[in-house]
Amino acid sequence: MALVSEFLGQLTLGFGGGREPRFPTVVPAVNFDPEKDASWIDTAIKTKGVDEDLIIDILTKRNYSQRREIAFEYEKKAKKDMITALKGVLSGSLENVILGLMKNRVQYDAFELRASMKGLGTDEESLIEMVCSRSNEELVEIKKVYKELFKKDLEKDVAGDTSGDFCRLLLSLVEAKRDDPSNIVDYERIDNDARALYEAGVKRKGTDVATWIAIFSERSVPHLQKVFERYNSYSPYDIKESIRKEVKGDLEKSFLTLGN
Ligand SMILES: [Ca+2]
Repeated sequence: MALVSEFLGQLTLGFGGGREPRFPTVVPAVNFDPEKDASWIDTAIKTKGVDEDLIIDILTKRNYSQRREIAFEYEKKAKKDMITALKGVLSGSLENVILGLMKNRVQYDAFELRASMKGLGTDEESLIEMVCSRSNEELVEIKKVYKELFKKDLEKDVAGDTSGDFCRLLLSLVEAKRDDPSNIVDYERIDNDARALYEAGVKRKGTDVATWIAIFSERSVPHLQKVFERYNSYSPYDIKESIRKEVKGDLEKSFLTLGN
C-alpha cells in the first residue's frame, strides 16, 4: 500500500518539476476530461489489489471542482457513489487523505494552503484566497488539521513564505483574533474604527498599515460592514477605492478580499 508520504510527494511533484511550476492543485488541469478520469478511477478500483498510484495520480492533479466533476461522472457510469467506492478499497492514512481531498472542506483548505507554500516560490493568490476569505472558526479548524496532516504550524509556514506587511496581515488573520459577532451594535466603536481607517490611510501621507491590519483582522464581520459604511462619511473614496490608492500588490489583494 502506498504511504502517505508518497501521496504528499505527488502533491509536491508539480511544484519542483518544470512543466507545472505553480499551484498544480489549484489551477484546473488542462485538457481535463472528467469522463476519462472517472473511467480511470473505475479501472483503478477494479484492478486486483487496487491501483492506488493511479488514484493518487488522478485526484491530486485535479482541483477541487474537477474532482467533484469526476465523482459525478463516476456515479453516472458506475451507478455508485465514488467516495463510497474509494472507501471500500482504500485504507489507513491514504484513505483519509484521499477522502479528505474529495469532501472535507477543511482538509482541502489545509492541503491547498500547504501546496500554495511548498516548493519554489509561493502561490500568493491561493494563499490570500485561503486566509482572507475564511471565517475565524474555519481558520481555527484549518490550523488544527494542518498541524495534524503536516506536523507543522501554519503560522510558521506563512511567516517563512511571506514578508513585510503582507506577512503581518496574514499572520494576524491566522491567529484568529477576530471578535465574534455581537448582538449589540456599538456605534461609537464603529465611528472610531471608520475614522481610524481614514486617518491611517487616505487622510495622511503614506499609510499606517498596522492600524488597518488591526481593524481588518480583529473586528467581527458585521461590525466591519458597518465600519465601511460609516467610512464614507469621512473619506471621499469608499473603502475599496481607498485600498487601491493606499496599498499595492499582495497587500492590496488581501485587503480587497477582506473588504468584500
Ligand atoms: Ca495615504
